[in-house]
Amino acid sequence: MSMFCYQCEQTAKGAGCTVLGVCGKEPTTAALQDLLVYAIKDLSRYANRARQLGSVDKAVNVFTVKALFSTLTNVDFDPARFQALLKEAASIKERAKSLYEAACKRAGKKAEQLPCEVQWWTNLDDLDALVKTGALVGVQDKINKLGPDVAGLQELIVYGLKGLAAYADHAQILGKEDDAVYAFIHKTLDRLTQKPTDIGELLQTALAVGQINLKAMELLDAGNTGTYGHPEPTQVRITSVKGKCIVVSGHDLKDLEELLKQTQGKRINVYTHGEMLPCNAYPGLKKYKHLVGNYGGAWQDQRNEFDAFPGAILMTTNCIQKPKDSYKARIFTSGVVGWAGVTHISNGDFTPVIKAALAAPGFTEDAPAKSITIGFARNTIMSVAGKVIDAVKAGKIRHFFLIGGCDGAKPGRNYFTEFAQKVPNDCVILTLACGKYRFNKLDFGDIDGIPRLLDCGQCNDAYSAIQIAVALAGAFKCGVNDLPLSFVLSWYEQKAVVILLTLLHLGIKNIKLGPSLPAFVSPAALNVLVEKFNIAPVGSVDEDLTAILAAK
Ligand code: SF4
Ligand code: SF3
Repeated sequence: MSMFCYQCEQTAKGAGCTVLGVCGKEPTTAALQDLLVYAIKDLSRYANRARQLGSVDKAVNVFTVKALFSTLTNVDFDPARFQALLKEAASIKERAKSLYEAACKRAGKKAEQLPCEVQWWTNLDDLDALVKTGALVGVQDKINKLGPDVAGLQELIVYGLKGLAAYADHAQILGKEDDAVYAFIHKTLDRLTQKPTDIGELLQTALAVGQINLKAMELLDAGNTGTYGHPEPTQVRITSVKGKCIVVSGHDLKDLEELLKQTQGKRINVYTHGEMLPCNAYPGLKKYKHLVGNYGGAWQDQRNEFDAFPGAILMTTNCIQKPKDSYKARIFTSGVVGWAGVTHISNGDFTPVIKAALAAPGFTEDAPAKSITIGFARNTIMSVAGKVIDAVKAGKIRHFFLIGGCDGAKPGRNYFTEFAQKVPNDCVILTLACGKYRFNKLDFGDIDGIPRLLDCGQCNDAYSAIQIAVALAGAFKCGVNDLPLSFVLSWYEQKAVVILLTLLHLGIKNIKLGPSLPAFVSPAALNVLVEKFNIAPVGSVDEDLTAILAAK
């Protein structure tokens, strides 16, 4: 069985995974994901029409973002979970349809008939049949029908929506929602089921995804800081401590909090991993003394790191890789993450994780203490804004580089390490997301007490970095593009795609993007982006750095 997926940066040969995902996604799961996206588009037609008549349903909204998030790269690889999601999609579709029909009745309107080309809701109990149906709605088919320009831009929009859904889901879990976000997702997916349009309209829609994403990220920021306080500069231990242990990876602060509560007094040390590192800087999380530090690096190192970890592992959303047999029995998933054969915690009760930690040997001794400093989110930086501005005015800080985004396994990603290392000593590096592991353990020193490396947090905290840029522009009374600030971004999955769309929506120009450009953006679409935003692929570090510093 074949497949086609080109939604992430590591897609095979820079063109598309056709036999097996480089991420480990099997063709069966790929077909089920394609079918689920098709199903979400179908139910969005009803949700959109119902909303236009004033009827909104929370279950429809929440399901839409959870289901979309499930199809993001490195989130859910379990066919059984997708079958369950498709079953739920069928009942949610009926719910949205009834909502729409009832709203029509109230408004004295005739409900539109919305036929569906592929009857995705039949054979829901037959996994093989669902996989066959999924093969009818694949992306390759769309490229064949619409051509690479239109199909690629439609996919750009869908991938942007997946990233947006991830942020909306994280925010919703922390009690922050805005119907404008759900409304946009339903309206846009509905639009994608209709007659395809030209490159211009599609690009405009893609930028609109970026615009609404700013709202979703703002909600998430409010959820995180409202629940756990503002991150504050914090020294985080990055070496192990003697004792039983659990490592938590992914992005979900609430899962970590629950686990910390449930492990309190049990003599188990909890470590963050990957994108959970910034959790150590939140007052509401760092107050737990058994949150002892961070273990390991970015997501693509997990197979070796989890193998070597002598305790239990909790993988919240995202990125999971195929677990090795050596730790398959002691890794657990939560949220929308899934891997066939791995125990999933769906009710917030982490007893199985705790049992596995107690059964494992734990660290037998303390490793030599070593730490890094994190916690430079917007609140902290704004509080020293005056000092930063003075340093710029006095010529002590020449330039800011935002070097951030996703990490990944490709050798070309060394560009970002080399770039950070070559940034001149009178420049400051802002960073966020897991790409920072390429350089966050290096010593960059400081400029008059201002650290030269400022870690703003997770990819989920891109809102914070944007607010810092906007505040600097306000202080210097100029636009963000006129600041001595350059964006050097690494991307991997669809959260990075939507953040990029947000930056473009904000009019940010001259972004350097790497390690390679998205396969789904066709040359024609890329030309428009280059013309409008002067976005460019990363090149040689020396040339890029010289060109950036000469231009500002
Ligand atoms: Fe390939 Fe990326 Fe799709 Fe996985 S998510 S199948 S690696 S393009
Ligand atoms: Fe990383 Fe997956 Fe994107 Fe959150 S953990 S940035 S890749």
